[in-house]
Amino acid sequence: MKIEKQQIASLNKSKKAEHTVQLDFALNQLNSKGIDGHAIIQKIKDFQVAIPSWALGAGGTRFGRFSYGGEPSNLHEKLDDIGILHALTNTAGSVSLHIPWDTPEDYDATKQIAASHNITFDAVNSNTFQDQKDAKLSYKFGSLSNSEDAIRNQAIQHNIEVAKIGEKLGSKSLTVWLADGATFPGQSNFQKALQNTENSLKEIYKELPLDWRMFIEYKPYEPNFYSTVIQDWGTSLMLANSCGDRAFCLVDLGHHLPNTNIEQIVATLMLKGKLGGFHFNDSKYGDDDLTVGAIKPYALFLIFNELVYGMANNANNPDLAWMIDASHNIKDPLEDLIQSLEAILIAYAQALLVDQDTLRAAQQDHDVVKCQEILQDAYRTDVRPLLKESRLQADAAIDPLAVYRDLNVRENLINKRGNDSIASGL
Ligand SMILES: [Mn+2]
Repeated sequence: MKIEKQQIASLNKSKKAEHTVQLDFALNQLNSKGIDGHAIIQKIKDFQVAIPSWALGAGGTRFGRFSYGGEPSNLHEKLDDIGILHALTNTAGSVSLHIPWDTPEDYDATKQIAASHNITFDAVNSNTFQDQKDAKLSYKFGSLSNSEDAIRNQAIQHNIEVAKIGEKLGSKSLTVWLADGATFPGQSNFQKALQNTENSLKEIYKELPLDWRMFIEYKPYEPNFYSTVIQDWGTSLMLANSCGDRAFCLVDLGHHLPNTNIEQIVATLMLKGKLGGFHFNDSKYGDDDLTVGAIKPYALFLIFNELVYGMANNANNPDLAWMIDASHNIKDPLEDLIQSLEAILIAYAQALLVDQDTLRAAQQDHDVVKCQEILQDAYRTDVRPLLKESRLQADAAIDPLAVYRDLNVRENLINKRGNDSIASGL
């Protein structure tokens, strides 16, 4: 299914009058504060987030999985679904592939379909957290950290292979997330596991094309419950530093212990020029993989405040790879992703409103009350009319969720693909 621009334009018509009133109000409000709303609209329009190829079907938990119907059962259908998202939102302009779940069979056809939706290929993701059908050796007790040379080597070769696949599609980065760790005390030697991981990552790094980046993701626990080899940003930074200039840390919002100050981690990594990628999601307790902004929108805003500051002040930090990394257990994945994209852009736009000069001055004066006022004034501004205008200017939907429902997208997908199609992935 492909959504045509005319379909969106005709549904936009009924929203236009109301939108114009709201936009005028928002622009006037910003204008009175000396903020150019049109510049913010342009920045929102340019902001693109990669959709992971594993997030387009029903996720599930270890207790069960509930299907949606109409799920994409192959890579091309997944690209079609991202095309729907991109047509509606103008924000989902790339895909992050998971290998081997979404290894292309016909590269030209895959590239053609992606191009027809204006979708590019973002970071490719390796998988050494589960055994594949034809695997010779098992990752049950670790992959890049494993105490056995042959198992480590199999995992290294897999990562190199993933980069080669990504190269054929135009990707420029590899994301490595390891499930490696221990579930019981004494199970593994911490020092040897970390040393093995460092050596393995260096082997992979050495084989990456020179214009590629490697992102090292961290996570404190799960699937192992006693220790994880790359447990935190410090370990990730240490490993990235030992690999080289093109290795960076990747921050996944759900990969922190409760109440961790993620915005400070972002600031620290950007200061050192070592923040490479970002995975959006939200959580209440752990790596819950919930819709972005569903639980802690203010924390998301504070994180974006540091990202915006870092992008303006840390020229040594590369452009960031933005990706959603969530799982959809009880919502239609496409509706959930529309909500996530909206939440990301709202937080970004609000962070752009922060009066940086006045904030610096208030910090300098130790005027703590004023500092809070400045941040919360930005956070409490309704930026949704700016998002709507950015979409309207890009021929996307003023209200993506309403258009998605008005066009009966899910019903159409079910009619075409059936009620029992299953998407590979989480
Ligand atoms: Mn992630």
